[in-house]
Amino acid sequence: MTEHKKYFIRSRFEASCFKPEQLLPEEEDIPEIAIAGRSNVGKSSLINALLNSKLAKTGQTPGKTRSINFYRVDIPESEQSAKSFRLVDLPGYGYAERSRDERNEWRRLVSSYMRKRESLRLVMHLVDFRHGLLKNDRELQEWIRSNGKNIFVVFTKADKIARGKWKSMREEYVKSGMYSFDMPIITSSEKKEGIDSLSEFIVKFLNQ
Ligand SMILES: Nc1nc2c(ncn2[C@@H]2O[C@H](COP(=O)(O)OP(=O)(O)O)[C@@H](O)[C@H]2O)c(=O)[nH]1
Ligand SMILES: [Mg+2]
Repeated sequence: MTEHKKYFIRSRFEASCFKPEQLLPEEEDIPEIAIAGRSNVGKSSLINALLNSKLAKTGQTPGKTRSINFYRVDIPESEQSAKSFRLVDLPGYGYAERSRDERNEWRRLVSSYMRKRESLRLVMHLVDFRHGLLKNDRELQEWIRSNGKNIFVVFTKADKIARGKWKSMREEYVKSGMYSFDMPIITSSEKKEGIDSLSEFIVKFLNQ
């Protein structure tokens, strides 16, 4: 249990699910925000930066995290009460050495989560700021859209790009076409850049 944060009061790890049968059931009044992206794009690091924690394991062998991980987060609502949501860390995709079996496994697990998940309000799609959307990112976006879910693009690892280029690069990426619920946020988990903006976005999104 991690405490005392500006946007999120408390957070805890709930479960890692490797098979559809293990998925946590939805809970009434607990919205879910999923985090999707290629292996190694920085999903776990972003979760830790947002929650100011070390709850998520980072830097694992790419393609090794095959589970869907649930984190429960409390946000302040009023002086009397807090409300909660779930951050849902989806397994990464796009790792070159994956076999067809593994890809099918990924699809089976992620689609059994995404289909009919009414609590799932938003999929934050993490994209490496150095590369923009690659072919499998575009496929993922189409697939999420076909499941009727909102996408919000979050760029990661911006510390690898000179700050002076951030705005123009983002503009170029947006122009090249992508689905994003709002103007993509540029982040660096390493340098804690854009983390407050993203936290603010999440709180606002959940309160709307
Ligand atoms: N330079 C830099 N490296 C990062 C950043 N976020 C993650 N990484 C590194 O990228 C690798 C993969 O990160 P991880 O969070 O495990 O990615 P995941 O596979 O998407 O969960 C690790 O070595 C991290 O240290 C960042 O903002 N900047
Ligand atoms: Mg990870």
